[in-house]
Amino acid sequence: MIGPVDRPLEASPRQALLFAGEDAELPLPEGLWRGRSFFDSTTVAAQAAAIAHAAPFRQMRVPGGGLMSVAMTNCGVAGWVADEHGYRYSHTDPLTGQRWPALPEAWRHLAHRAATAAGFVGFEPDVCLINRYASGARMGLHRDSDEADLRQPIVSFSLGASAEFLWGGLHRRDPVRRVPLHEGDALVWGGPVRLAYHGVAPLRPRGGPPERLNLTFRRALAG
Ligand code: MD3
Ligand code: FE
Repeated sequence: MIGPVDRPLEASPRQALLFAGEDAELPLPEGLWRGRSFFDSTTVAAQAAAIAHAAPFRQMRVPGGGLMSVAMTNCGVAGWVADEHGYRYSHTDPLTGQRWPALPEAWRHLAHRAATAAGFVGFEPDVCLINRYASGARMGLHRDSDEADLRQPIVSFSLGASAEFLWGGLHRRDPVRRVPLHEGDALVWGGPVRLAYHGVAPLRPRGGPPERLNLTFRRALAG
């Protein structure tokens, strides 16, 4: 007989991995470094709550007129803010008129350690943007380009509910890949992929924590 032989379908090794479910693990896109269980999430969450006590989470308005679905606050010498006029780093919190809370020394160390592990020497973050995702909150594809020195990497820490990170590559039309991010994950990117497009798919908490926090450590001001 000519044609397909009658034998059971066999999964390729890659498919077998995918079908294994939770533990499915695709390689990270080139240029991203990830550390799992990189920090103590209970301690970092408590520190974030203390910061949010002084500088509350708020949904910022964007130039188009709408509100971001993600609620944000900052700590450090400046904070990333959006309003009807645009996006920038501000030395003070527009909500309180006060300086942002200090960047905890322990956070600075953790971010420096993550950058070092990823191969970036001498990362000295001066700001940390804290993003809070409730169910349904998302971040559309964008690039982080408001920082003064784009040679510096960015370090991010994930806490709470897992999320699908969207990796769009260097050009807006590049295909988008999904990378799961879990509590305790540290992600570092810089150099050739510093200006890559990225975002976060709408948060769908699945029985675990109802919200997600993401901390991004940056060098915002010229050093
Ligand atoms: C890879 N935050 O605050 S962090 C942002 O999860 C932001 O809240 C997302 O994008 C969040 O601007 C993603 C992980 C991340 C961020 C930026 C990247 C990974 C990146 C830029 C280039 C490559
Ligand atoms: Fe970003």
